[in-house]
Amino acid sequence: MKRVLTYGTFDLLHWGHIRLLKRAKSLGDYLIVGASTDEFATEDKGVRAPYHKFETRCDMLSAVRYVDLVIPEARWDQKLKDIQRYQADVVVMGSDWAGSHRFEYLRDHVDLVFLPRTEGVSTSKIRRDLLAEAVSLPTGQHAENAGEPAPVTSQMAALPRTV
Ligand code: C2G
Repeated sequence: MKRVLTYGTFDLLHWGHIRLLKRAKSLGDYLIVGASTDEFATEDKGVRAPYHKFETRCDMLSAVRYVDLVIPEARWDQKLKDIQRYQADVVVMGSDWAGSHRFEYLRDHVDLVFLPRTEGVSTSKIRRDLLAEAVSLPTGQHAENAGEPAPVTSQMAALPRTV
């Protein structure tokens, strides 16, 4: 049984995440995903608060058929303990982490694999696109009242509550 370990925030789960998880699983028999807690994401990784809370992101990851186990990622330095505790043989990340001191030190303990990132999609791009879409709706007034929510037009009211 070859065990694979990967980490991420996996917020607004998208095609890039799914492709990463599918390829990670193909490198072994059992895939463990360390999902960043909300605190770790905002305080340690310095990214904006995830749209979906930790529990929701874990539920969504658990529903992905390539994923066998979801664990919390709460600290940068938990990876060696995770490798020992879950007997990981391989650690896989997207190529944006290649060469990072956050991972390179793991080479002495596991096979460390960086997979090409999926171009054209990211959580922050989704957020930007949706915002651009929302503000481009034909109201026009709200731009002047920066900070005030745009008046709810019939189109916006038709938008699903959860995107
Ligand atoms: N990813 C990808 N293609 C994209 C977007 C993301 O292959 N278009 C990969 C990333 O490289 C990462 C994984 O999907 O391996 C999860 O991405 P994020 O949720 O953005 O997580 P990240 O901020 O990279 O967190 O300790 C490590 C961190 O938790 C990694």
